Amino acid sequence: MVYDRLKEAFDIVGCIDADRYLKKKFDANLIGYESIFVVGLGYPNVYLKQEKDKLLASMYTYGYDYHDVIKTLMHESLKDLDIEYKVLVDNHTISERKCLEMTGLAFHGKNNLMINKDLGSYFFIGLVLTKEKFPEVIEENTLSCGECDICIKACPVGALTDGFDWDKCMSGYNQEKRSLTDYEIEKNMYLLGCDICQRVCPFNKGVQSDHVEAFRAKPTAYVIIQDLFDLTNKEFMAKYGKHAYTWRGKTILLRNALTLLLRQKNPKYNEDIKKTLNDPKYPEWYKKDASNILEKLDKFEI
Ligand code: B12
Ligand code: SF4
Ligand code: SF4
Repeated sequence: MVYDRLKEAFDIVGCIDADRYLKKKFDANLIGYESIFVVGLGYPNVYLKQEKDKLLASMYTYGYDYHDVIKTLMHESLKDLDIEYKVLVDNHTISERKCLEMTGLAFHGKNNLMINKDLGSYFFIGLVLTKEKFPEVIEENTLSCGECDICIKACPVGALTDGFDWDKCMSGYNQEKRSLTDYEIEKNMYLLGCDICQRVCPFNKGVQSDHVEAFRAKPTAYVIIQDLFDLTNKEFMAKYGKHAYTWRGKTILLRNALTLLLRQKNPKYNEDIKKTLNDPKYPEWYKKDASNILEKLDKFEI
């Protein structure tokens, strides 16, 4: 019953016994729950290009925030069923990838992402925990990366050479509120996140899933650089707040935007950057990066 309802709304649905997970790894979130339903929801395989005055985060942020979309769909699917359940997307300690791997409906790729036969890795994962026990829905996975190592070679910062190194990964460091090294600044290619190890993966070639309207690219997938300087946090959130790239706030996007201006060798915003350096509302980690980048940008002409 729960399975059927979820299957109407999601592309991938599996179910494992909570006990099976707990035997391998204790997790307090699972206490009192019997079954873990794992869902996957595809998002469009559409790649937009960075532009001079407006910038992009990773592809998964082109549409609206998956946390809200998935949780809403879960509640809508289950609302009139007489069951006790909890929905989880991202902000918890259960390994969503491990749960999905245990259903056999996707495998853990060398790019550290879950890969499904129909969706590649372009899908989000969510969990529904139920107090009642339901039959497991699992199948045997027959796919793997095999000898392929395309993503390992393509990662521009060597984050996949020895398993997955969170500290090196661009998607890790461009979401951190700390000053970046010169190397990290030079390598950053996104306003937030990174798509490279997914874009090169053969399992993602030709996959397409655009049935969820909320995930289709919105005009506000692009963040206008001038807005990062001129809008207050409140104004910025009113305009862009439905996108997942806003979850770490505006300053981190501004810092990452400066790294992209450096890539473009574009000194057009130097006066705006200078103003932020004297503005007490910006934190020290931002100012360190901003003055470092400004010094380099000053060498270029408009
Ligand atoms: C923190 C986080 C990140 C961090 C670091 C993640 C990491 N260490 O792997 C950063 C910011 C770098 C990141 C980046 C990205 N992420 Co992320 N991330 C998460 C998040 C919120 C938690 C992951 C985590 O804590 N990992 C730490 C360890 C403890 O857990 P684990 O790696 O999942 O588990 C491994 C081991 O620890 C062990 N283990 C852990 N628990 C258990 C339990 C049992 C029973 C067993 C046996 C073993 C075991 O087994 C696993 C290895 O096989 C998950 C959502 C979630 N709650 O799972 C999304 C998630 C993994 N991310 C996701 C995505 C999409 C991305 C990005 C592509 C986003 C982007 N475009 O920039 C990149 C990809 C980078 C990459 N190549 O991996 C998706 C993946 C979807 C998919 N198809 O696989 C997830 C599932 C979010 C979602 N809800 O859809 N992410
Ligand atoms: S997300 Fe980017 S930086 Fe991180 S492992 Fe993949 S290619 Fe490397
Ligand atoms: S690019 Fe190759 S090695 Fe990397 S995840 Fe895809 S199939 Fe696996």
